[in-house]
Amino acid sequence: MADQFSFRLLASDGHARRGEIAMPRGTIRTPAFMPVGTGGTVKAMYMDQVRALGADIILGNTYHLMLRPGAERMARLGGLHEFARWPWPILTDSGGFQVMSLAQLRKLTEKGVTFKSHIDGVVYEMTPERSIEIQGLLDSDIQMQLDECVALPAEPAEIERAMELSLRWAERCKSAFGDQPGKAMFGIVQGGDIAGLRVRSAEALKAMDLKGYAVGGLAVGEPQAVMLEMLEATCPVLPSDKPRYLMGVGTPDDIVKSVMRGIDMFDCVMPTRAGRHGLAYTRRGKINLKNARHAEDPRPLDEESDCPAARDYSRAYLHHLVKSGENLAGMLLTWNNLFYYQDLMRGIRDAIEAGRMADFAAETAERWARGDL
Ligand code: PRF
Repeated sequence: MADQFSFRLLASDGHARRGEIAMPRGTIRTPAFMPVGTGGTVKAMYMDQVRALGADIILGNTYHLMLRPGAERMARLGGLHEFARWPWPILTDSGGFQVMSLAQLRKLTEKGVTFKSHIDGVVYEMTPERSIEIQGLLDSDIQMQLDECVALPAEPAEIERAMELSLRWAERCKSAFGDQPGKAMFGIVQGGDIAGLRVRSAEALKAMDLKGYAVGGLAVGEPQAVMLEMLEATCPVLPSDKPRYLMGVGTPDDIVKSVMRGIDMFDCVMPTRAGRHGLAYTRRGKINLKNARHAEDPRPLDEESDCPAARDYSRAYLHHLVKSGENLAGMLLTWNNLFYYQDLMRGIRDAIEAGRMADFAAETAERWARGDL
């Protein structure tokens, strides 16, 4: 196993890249989808199952874990990998984004952000240094800088202020992280929907010579076309020999189109959250199992799938489980959805290697559009 963090490009097709991140806890095949394990669990899934689906890495959240069970307690318990029984790589988000979307009474200054826990109202201070300290206590393999993500639409001056603050916080996170050969700290490009700001942010981060770069501040209210435009402005500025991670994205269609613009890593709650809300992702598009039209449908979600959840249970049964509020509904649909996402990533990686990414994108989109009814 690799004793140092490294990224290797294996093939490319247009702007799409097939690569490999090697690190002590395992190798990540890219383009990669990271299932979201916010509070030390990929909701409704066993870790063995997540692994068997082909996930090389999962995501954890600094914000949730610092509140409960607490970072110092986690360290005493041997770190997040041991605690959650996931011995492979873990990437942790830094907390800034979750503070902004979940915490109450936030106050942002140059130093950091103070906020009240959404769980019990206790006041915390999060600084770039504390975020990196917590991610270290969790023993996270890929740590994210603390940043400020602005929801769109927003005023240009506000977007620029948050982007500049995020750059200063990137410097502080880099210093706090120091030199840890087996791990990585990624910077996060901000700049909202303004291409010029995105370019400035990416150039400044590139100059810091970080081990990887994320694109943040997208999928926050803007149309997909704007997100793709921002990727077209940003990716060419980022160094080609470092991984690129698009945070919190997205739908299968977002992922395919972002890969074609040079993105290597993704995370999103969509497959897990949608699964717990009765929604199934399949090769032939989305199926809402709440809908009464499935009540007597004996067909499985996808009879050709290699996933038991997709192949072995009737839509009528899944509809019944969803309507009855049974835990098994969320378990089967999450399993189906994460299988679908990992299968999509496998398809993408194979297509890039074969030099047929554009054809693959057209074929998958055609199948989603055709549906199955
Ligand atoms: N910053 C951080 N985490 C994030 C985002 C961001 O901008 C997003 C935006 N899509 C999701 N998760 N730190």
